[in-house]
Amino acid sequence: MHESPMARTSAVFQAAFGAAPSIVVQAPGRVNLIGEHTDYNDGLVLPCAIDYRTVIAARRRDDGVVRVIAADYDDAVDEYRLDAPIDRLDSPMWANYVRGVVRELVQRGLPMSGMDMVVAGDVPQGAGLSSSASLSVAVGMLFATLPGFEEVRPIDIALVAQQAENDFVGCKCGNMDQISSALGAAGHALLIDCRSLEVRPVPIPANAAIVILNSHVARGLVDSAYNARRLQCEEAARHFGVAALRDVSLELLRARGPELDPTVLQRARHVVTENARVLGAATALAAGDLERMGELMEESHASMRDDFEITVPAIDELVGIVKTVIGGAGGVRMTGGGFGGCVVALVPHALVGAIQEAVGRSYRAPNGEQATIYVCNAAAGAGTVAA
Ligand code: GAF
Repeated sequence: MHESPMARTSAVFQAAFGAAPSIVVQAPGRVNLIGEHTDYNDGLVLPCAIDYRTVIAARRRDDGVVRVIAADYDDAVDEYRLDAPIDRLDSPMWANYVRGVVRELVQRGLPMSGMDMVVAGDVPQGAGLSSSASLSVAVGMLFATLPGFEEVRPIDIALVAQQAENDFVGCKCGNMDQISSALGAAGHALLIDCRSLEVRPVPIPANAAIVILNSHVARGLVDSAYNARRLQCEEAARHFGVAALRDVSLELLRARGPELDPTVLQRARHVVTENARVLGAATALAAGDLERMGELMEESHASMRDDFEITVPAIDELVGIVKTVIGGAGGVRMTGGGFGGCVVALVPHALVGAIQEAVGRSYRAPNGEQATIYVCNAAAGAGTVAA
């Protein structure tokens, strides 16, 4: 488990199939700098792809069989035919992420081919860094190398991956994670308009380090709580008579928000104010203004804690420890769907050591674990790599 996913997939492929793979693709995980739970409200987000990824080593086969080996799960195998119904399994979930994308591509009438694949990755799982989206996007990217897929763009792969996750896997996620993985740009965050699908790369300032801190708080009840938030946002949008909360201005929120159930108003307030913060953050980031970025990240965290109610005490504590170290010199907030997972900090490089020291000294998860800290680079999106 210590070698890179590239080395692992190639070695397992060689051992299983007696040949080197002819295609290798990768798709990164992502960290969201700001813009949480705005994607499924047709809103704005500012994530970046990270240099942790899912890799698939593969070769075509002519008999219509898809055979998948999961190198991270004791080389477990899943096998099925393209010309027979592809059903969802009770487990393992990794197999469903692959099956969902394959089935979606078949249903869209694309010229599919059988495939031998070995999958491995180093995106921390269950941490809110989109390991599942990176797997789905990698599968799409792999089949997109086939003849007949020339018209399929990375954004299409992202939307196929999202659809598979919504309809096949059963998680009603938005499109941020898949778009980040498919369209990431090295050294840049992406300002994504989740309605128009316009994507604008925003450079990460040269003096800024992206630090991800895994709280090791298990993300309990994630799906039900996520779906409940989604329903509350839809209820609020109906109240305002708009297609999505994206269409609600701060003025409209102030004028007609008080008619809402107080909890639903809180949810709507988070989304409306978060969209405004994303725009401000994109401007601050482009100007290299880490102090302003820090203010917006602090407001975002408070909004997730108090209005959207998706943080947990250990995450708030971790954010507080980092904040004590960085003061106003950068930003820190919870990142991802919530209820545990990771915290992201965008800080001057010079502060990384002090953050590591303070977190190591002061933070313990409820189960006694220390936080794991990843200092990341903003990475390029999914694509083929030399086999
Ligand atoms: C999860 C979802 F998959 C995303 O679509 C997004 O809604 C995020 O939570 C919250 O911003 O990662």
